[in-house]
Amino acid sequence: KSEQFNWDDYLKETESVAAPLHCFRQSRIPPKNDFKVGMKLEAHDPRNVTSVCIATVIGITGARLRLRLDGSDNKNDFWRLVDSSDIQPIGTCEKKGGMLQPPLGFQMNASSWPMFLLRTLNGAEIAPAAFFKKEPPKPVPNCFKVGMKLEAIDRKNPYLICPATIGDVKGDEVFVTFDGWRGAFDYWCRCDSRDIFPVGWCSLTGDALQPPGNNVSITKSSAKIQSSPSKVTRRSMQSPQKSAPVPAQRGRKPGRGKPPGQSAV
Ligand code: MLY
Repeated sequence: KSEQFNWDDYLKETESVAAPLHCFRQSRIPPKNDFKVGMKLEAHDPRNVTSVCIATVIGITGARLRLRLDGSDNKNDFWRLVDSSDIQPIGTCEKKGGMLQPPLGFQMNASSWPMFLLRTLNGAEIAPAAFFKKEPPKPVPNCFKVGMKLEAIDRKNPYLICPATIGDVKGDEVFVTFDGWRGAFDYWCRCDSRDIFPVGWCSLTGDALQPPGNNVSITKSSAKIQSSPSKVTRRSMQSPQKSAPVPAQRGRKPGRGKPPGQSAV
């Protein structure tokens, strides 16, 4: 966990407010993560969402699982909450009359898929159905406001959760801006995205919240509040040098990311 970063102090320093819990499609208390590394489950292929594939739990982080599709490479890992509707117990697909599919980029000849599947599941450690939690309901109107703070997944480095600010709101969407990173990692998402969390989420799940970047942002995305416009641009973000180690993947140029799914961490 990050020792230096403290939301209470940070909200004061930036004179901003945390987005209220009811804005998010997250449970008030993060779901318990009972999964173990090595367990298998069914997951929608993030690169081909109509396919349901076999995935293996490669890592556990807070309420999320690091997953790898069986038969795929190690460059396309993805992370899902234990209450994500993208994952389900093995057997669910068949019960619904569907067929398990090879992942996009299946490393063997397509004709070997049925046998591969058989071998993969034979003797596998199957994640128990009770480990899968129900996805929370969608928050109905978009109640985010520009300037509100939150924790958000860095989609270019999806194992990272970072302090962020709502930079814009349009219909059902919000613009998530990463504090101290000059826009390089910002993205639009639906207000019911599972990639955004209320302030305090990481401290509840035990995830390591990244410290803000150290680049001063002078855009409206940095915590604006009406009462003191003079303060808007003043504060730089907390320097990560003083606190937690530099975020992973140094040397990768921001903005030229490949699709999510880095193998680091
Ligand atoms: N060192 C990498 C990763 C930066 C991560 C930024 N996140 C936390 C918003 C880079 O600079 O590209």
